[in-house]
Amino acid sequence: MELTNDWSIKVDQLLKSFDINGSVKDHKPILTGLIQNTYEVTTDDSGERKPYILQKVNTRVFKNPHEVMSNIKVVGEHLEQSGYDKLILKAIPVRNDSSTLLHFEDEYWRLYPKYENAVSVKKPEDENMAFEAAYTFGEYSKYLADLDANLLYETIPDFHNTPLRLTHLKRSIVGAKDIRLKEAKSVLNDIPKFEALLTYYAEMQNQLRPVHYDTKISNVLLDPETYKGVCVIDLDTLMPGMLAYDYGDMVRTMAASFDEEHVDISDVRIIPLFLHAIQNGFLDGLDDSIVESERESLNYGAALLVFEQAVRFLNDYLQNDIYYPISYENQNLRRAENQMMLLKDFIDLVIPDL
Ligand code: GN1
Ligand code: MG
Repeated sequence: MELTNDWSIKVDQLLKSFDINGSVKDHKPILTGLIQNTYEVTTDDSGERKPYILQKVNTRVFKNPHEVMSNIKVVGEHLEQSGYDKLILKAIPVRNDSSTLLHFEDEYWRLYPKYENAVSVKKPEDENMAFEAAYTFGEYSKYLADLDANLLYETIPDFHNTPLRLTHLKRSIVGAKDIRLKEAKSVLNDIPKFEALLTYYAEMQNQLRPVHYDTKISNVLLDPETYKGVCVIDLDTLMPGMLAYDYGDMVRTMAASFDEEHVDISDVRIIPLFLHAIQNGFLDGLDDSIVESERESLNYGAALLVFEQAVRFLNDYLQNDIYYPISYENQNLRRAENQMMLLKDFIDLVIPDL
């Protein structure tokens, strides 16, 4: 790599600050996540090319990045001791330091090895892939079931507190621009129809256990041939929470005919074949670590999660896009409408008498 611009020089300095050999050959942004800034960096270590994932932690969202890294360490050690046989996501230490978090120019950076021979996809190619991805998340939760949840920080307080998300939305309505309220009128009118789901949220509060809390399919690396899970990634929101919400993120990202960015919302629906594959995969992976009340809450919890995602996008729209990055006007509104469409189809299918 030629150090021809400030950014390349910075990447080089960042990589030199971690405990690895080799020098930077190449780097490029990875644009799949919405919150963290992620780059793939390739080094040359005595003729051998090694890929890494370099990330700047978004401290507006994760206010205490040390707590995030602590959770990743605690979970990794627990999995190792429990005989978990998949790859375990581990951050690379800072050079001459026990920490894995680099404080650099008032920013926080971390580095992971990039696992080769494994793929991250945006949607499942077939139901077998959906099954395997869901199995891998289920099995992950099974291995974390006996981890003391008190050892984990709540990296984003009230992250999946759906009633509070709704309160925030209602507060935003008061301060929102007229034009945005007008554009959002139809989806705002739909919100009260789903508020009945909140009674199930209250019922689930005695089920807290360590969960991943961002189980989109792109957060599990898969073997490109067998689709078997290789490694669960993006552990930033791993904290005590509700299993059904992990199921919900899988419904959103693995059972939907189109992802949350799809703007022609009449195309958006649940694919039952994929939904069944996810449910079977998740339950098989969880094995006997899921209790009856959790099993009963899967559909309601998943509906709550999809509802919450719609509320979050809508709230951000009414707050003039301060949380989720956008590339065109009204993108957060389109995302909210998309998720509402998915929610309606999911409810028609699994809880028609809501
Ligand atoms: C965010 O950054 P990313 O894409 O992993 C968000 C999730 C949302 C998702 C919607 C910390 O995840 O909760 O479901 O966007 N993560 C945070 O795409 O807010
Ligand atoms: Mg994430």
